[in-house]
Amino acid sequence: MTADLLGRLLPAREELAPGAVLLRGHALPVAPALLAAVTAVAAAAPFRRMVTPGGFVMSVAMTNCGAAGWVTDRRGYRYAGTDPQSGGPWPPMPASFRDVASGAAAAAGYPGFEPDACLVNRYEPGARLSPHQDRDEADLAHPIVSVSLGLPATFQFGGPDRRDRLRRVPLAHGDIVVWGGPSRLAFHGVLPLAEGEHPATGNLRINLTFRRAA
Ligand code: MD3
Ligand code: FE
Repeated sequence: MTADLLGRLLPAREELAPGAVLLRGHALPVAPALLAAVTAVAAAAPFRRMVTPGGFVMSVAMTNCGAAGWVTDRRGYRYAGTDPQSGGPWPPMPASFRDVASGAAAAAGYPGFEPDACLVNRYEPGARLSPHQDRDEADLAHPIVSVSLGLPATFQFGGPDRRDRLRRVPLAHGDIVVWGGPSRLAFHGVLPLAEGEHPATGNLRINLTFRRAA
């Protein structure tokens, strides 16, 4: 058990919905190493705001590491083995990324998760992600692991139908959520990031989203 700011006891492992497990603070011990690795990844593959197929520039800036990276442009959403901006491969997935993702997946009941893609999302105040499903991966039997770093955000998640009611879940620095099984195709989004300062990231929120793309 851990305690929140008011000293209330919180379970370290909370089932948000069938198949979706919140591990509060699970990444805290490795957060400095993860953030140093984000800086190295972004030096090789800079954060950029991609364009949706509908022609909108996303408010969230993104980059990737691993064998495959998630990209969007006017042609659609897909995984690509190369960075369209450099023409070369994405930076390799740092060992610290791989380890935290497979460890969290195992703790959530998904042993043997070996991500081949990590989408790194960077939110500035006001940046948001409107509700969507993640369905560009080849095999939806694999879970998705997400690690929140820096400023807190309000995460929204619903059900497999866009009209399903959206629940709000606050996510803080060091929190990990593992989404699999019946939750894998749930609609989800992130409300506009509030202004703030975090000792580890300044005015930013960073989210690492680990997937098995191929
Ligand atoms: C629930 N990113 O990159 S990660 C995304 O905080 C994305 O940056 C958000 O949604 C972020 O696609 C949320 C949490 C997440 C990821 C995949 C899911 C939640 C999910 C798949 C199914 C259900
Ligand atoms: Fe998503």
